[in-house]
Amino acid sequence: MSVISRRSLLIGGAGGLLAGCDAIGSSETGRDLLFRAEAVHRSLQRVITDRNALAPEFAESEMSPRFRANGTRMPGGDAYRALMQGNFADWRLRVDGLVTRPLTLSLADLRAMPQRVQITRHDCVEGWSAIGKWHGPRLSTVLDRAGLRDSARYLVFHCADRLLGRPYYESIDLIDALHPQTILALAMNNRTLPVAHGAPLRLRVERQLGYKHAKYVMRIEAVASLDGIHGGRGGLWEDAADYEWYAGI
Ligand SMILES: Nc1nc2c(c(=O)[nH]1)N[C@H]1C(S)=C(S)[C@@H](COP(=O)(O)O)O[C@H]1N2
Ligand SMILES: [Mo]
Repeated sequence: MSVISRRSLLIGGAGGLLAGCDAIGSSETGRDLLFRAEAVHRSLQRVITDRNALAPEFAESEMSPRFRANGTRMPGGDAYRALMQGNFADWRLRVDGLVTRPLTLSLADLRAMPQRVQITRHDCVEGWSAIGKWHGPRLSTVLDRAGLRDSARYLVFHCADRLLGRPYYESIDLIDALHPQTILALAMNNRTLPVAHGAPLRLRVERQLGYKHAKYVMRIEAVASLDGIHGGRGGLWEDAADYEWYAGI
């Protein structure tokens, strides 16, 4: 996908443009800022403001009694089976690419980080939604530890499973990566993450549609461009079925 079309998607996906504009315009300093800034800068500012908004969070009483599993429910292959049979004691998350300190993290390392708990709604493009509770460290905590290089623009999540004959992968930009509700979930609904939902670790990127929430994450790679990574469009569904890379809601 070209930079232009990705940018127009980004702008198209920013729902509250006018609301953001009104909020800035209502204060004196805000008005000065608006008139001084260039048009390009202004529209970018609005998009960023909107993209940092929080996804709705829900009460325990609103949690769905059933949360279906979609796509891969059990990765194939000997390597994943061996890890699963060992209760993921030998599983390690690699964090590499454009970072100053590449990391190899165990589940214990991830559990020792400050944890966030959030009850959110998952929306799958196949036409179902479910409200569930997710627990895990913020992705930003892990990225702070790894130290993103200035050239890093995207994070690629490499998964253990294959779907449609291809390795599952997804990617997000740094706005989503650093968003406070973007977490690496180790648990769901007060239990260790089940295999069907991505054990031992899956991404929750709450402002995005379901397919961006990579399950079975094995490696997080910081990159400057998505070109040359698998089909080059930033994710398995983007490569295989023309899904939009930017799936913000
Ligand atoms: N690795 C991997 N991640 C994945 C998928 C998958 O098949 N493999 N399916 C995606 C889709 S389309 C959705 S809707 C959600 C489903 O998450 P769930 O199984 O926890 O409901 O995971 C997403 N992440
Ligand atoms: Mo989905």
